[in-house]
Amino acid sequence: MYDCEETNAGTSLTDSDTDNDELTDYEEIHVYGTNPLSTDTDNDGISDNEEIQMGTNPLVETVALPKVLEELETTRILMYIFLATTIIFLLTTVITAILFIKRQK
Ligand SMILES: [Ca+2]
Ligand SMILES: [Ca+2]
Ligand SMILES: [Ca+2]
Repeated sequence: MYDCEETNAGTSLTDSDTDNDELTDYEEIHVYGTNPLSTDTDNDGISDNEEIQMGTNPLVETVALPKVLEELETTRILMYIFLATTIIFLLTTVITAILFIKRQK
């Protein structure tokens, strides 16, 4: 980038990636329109670079996708626990029934 352009944007003249988010100042200003001085332009906790990698808009707050995924993960784990408990309960019932029937004979 031209030095005057860097000065206007307030970015570092010596560092091509002023905010160290792995997007160059040039890319941030001319390609993505993100803030070259902030690793997270829209302040949603996901860095500009990550948003571009994931395909979300780095300029619009992403509805905490990781949080939603985390909740889904928790729900899944709870379902497994529930399933496991149900299976153990059924097995115990069957075994008890078999033992009971055997004793009756
Ligand atoms: Ca950058
Ligand atoms: Ca940035
Ligand atoms: Ca962001």
